[in-house]
Amino acid sequence: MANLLEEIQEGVINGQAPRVKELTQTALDQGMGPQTVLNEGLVPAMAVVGEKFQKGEFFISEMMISARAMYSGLNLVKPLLLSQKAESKGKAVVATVQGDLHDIGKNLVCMMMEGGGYEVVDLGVNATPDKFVAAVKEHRPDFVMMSALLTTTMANMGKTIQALSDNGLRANLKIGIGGAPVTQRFADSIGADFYAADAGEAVTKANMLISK
Ligand code: B1M
Repeated sequence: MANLLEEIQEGVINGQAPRVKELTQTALDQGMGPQTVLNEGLVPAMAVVGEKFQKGEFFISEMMISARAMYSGLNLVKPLLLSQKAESKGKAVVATVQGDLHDIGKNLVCMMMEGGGYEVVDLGVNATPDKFVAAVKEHRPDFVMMSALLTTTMANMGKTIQALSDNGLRANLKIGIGGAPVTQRFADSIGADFYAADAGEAVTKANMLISK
């Protein structure tokens, strides 16, 4: 079983979408849990891809091909995570912030929140503060969750919180942030209600806050 997870990782790193799809299906057929496939196979592979990019061993094209391979496995895991869904506990507006096109982590947050029993409004990537404001006015969510993968786009999380405050929408909202460069300290500095290191923690923290 451990070998299968290593092979999934290798498949993602090497950008082999059909192989990752096949290996993911085999792992699930053999009874491996969808969370294990996700957290020990698909997700860690992307960290290796990032290291390779940083060292100049991978270019953007390779990062994109790896992302596509990751999605070929993720698409098989997704319905299984969602089937554990319970009745709606609350609503979350989720997006990757302005200037940022990374969507894998954001999609995992959407998936885990849905699987955890929340209604999710996914605004996609490159979401401007105005887009968040409009979505909060329209959907009246309990949570706003923002993702940023670039140090240059993290500042747009603070700008979004400011825009929500300026529009009188901050008081009834719980705002959570995450993404590779984001930290608890940064969350505190911009006045977010919580930081989550991964999508599972986003659900745990949402559960803690919704019951308060
Ligand atoms: Co880009 N990229 N990328 N990239 N990319 C990174 C982020 C980078 C760290 C790579 C590196 O240099 N090592 C680097 C950023 C450096 C920095 O700012 N410090 C980088 C760069 C530089 C860039 C470009 C600028 C490259 C260029 O054009 N020169 C460019 C920017 C484009 C843009 O956004 N404007 C770019 C482009 C791309 C691709 C399009 C090729 C592709 C994205 C494809 C896609 O998303 N569909 C891509 C990829 C794949 C990566 C890496 C390799 C992988 C990201 C990923 O999907 N990780 C990444 C390296 C890395 O992160 N180590 C890298 C897996 C994912 C599951 O993790 O998103 O962190 P993550 O989500 C986690 C947690 O962070 C958390 O939950 C998830 C796990 O459960 N989480 C949340 C995320 N959001 C949350 C929100 C929450 C809570 C938790 O709310 C409450």
